Amino acid sequence: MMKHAWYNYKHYAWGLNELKPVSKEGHSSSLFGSIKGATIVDALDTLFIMEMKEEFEEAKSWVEENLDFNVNAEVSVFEVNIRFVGGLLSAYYLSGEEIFREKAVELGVKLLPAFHTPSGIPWALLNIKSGIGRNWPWASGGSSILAEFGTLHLEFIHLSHLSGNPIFAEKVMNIRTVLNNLQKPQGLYPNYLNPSSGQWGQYHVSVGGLGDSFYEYLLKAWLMSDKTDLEAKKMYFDAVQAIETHLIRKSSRGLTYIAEWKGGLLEHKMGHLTCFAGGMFALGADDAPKGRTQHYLQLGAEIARTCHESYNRTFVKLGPEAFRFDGGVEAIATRQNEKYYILRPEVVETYMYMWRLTHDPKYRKWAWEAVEALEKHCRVTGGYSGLRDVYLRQDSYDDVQQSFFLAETLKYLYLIFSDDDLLPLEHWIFNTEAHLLPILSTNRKEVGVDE
Ligand code: DMJ
Repeated sequence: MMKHAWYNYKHYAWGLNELKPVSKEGHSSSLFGSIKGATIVDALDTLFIMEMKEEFEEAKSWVEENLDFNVNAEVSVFEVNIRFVGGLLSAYYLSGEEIFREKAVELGVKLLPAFHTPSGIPWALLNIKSGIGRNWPWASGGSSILAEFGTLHLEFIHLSHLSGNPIFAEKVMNIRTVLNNLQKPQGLYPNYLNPSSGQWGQYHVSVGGLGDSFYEYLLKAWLMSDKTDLEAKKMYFDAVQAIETHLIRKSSRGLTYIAEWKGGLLEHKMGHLTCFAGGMFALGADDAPKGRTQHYLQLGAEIARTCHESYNRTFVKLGPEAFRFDGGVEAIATRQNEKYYILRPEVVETYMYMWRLTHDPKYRKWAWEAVEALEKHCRVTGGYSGLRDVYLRQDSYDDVQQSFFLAETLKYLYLIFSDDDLLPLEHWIFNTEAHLLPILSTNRKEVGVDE
């Protein structure tokens, strides 16, 4: 599958960001401005892990010769961080090739002006030439987004570690300080925070889009620090407790789901993106407050089951972008604009963690169902395409091979069918784009719960 995705990208879209597998041409997304090569950088570590050595070398040569950050481009700080900085760091740690470290640090420096706001909460969008930032025009009251500014921590800690320059770590630690000084409604983190006033915007709370990887990065900051970052641990478990109280519900037929919270009212909808949380709960279970380890493993298993149901209840056996638990339906998309599947990884990501942590064979079975569905419904002669409607019997290709399909979906699937000693969870953290960062055992004194 990786070969099919890679060779078609190489053939039809080499050097561009993504591939249109039906039209057989390049696809450009505004997320990266005029930075090029998203699929190459996102795929580097997957190629390495899968021992596709020649392909890794050609990707490396492209990075050496063509990856250029001296462009007049407005980019999404979050997307560039998780895919490009994360992809380069991971390639560096796996291969030891200096070029990847250099490029990661060069890009990290370009992203620093995003933090020039009164509160230090970064802008969502940044022109990496002029250093001028702004927020998404649609975001509540000019706010920055929790899942965006909260998903820089792991990469920026590594940038400081690899460059010897503390500035990257200082920027992300200040985000924590701002968050810890704010009152949280019912202990929950709203998705919107205004970088000028340093105050929350609209009270919308979600473990899916707009919130998701903020929670993921709290847990992983704790794990990546070799369990020294007690502040991250406390923030994670406090947040999870509030989420359990206010967002997690069980349907009448026994499916556990994570709803969205809007100013105290629940919307009984769960996004595909939210499905990553099964793996997160299980990954954090070992360090849960006393007596709660089994509870969190169980919660992970229940979320995995619900997300599997969302796949199983479609025609193509791949899940919709969002599914509902109201009006008599359970785990089914009811709105036309929520029926698409864009090759996202979150469900197989949760299967990967559940497999590694429990070895229950059902996770391999479910992962194989996803492989078969991808082969049957998403594979086209020019690569892999997302689908516009997972309930339709006829093809509904969206004609995009997302770069995260190579970075995440195929990597997690590969790991589910590999031995546990390939990238053991005791040594490696996956960033939110499935790029690998080693656990750092040297920053023991950097963060304490009282500091
Ligand atoms: C990826 O870029 C990352 O997994 C991110 O956290 C969420 N969106 C996509 C995949 O769905």
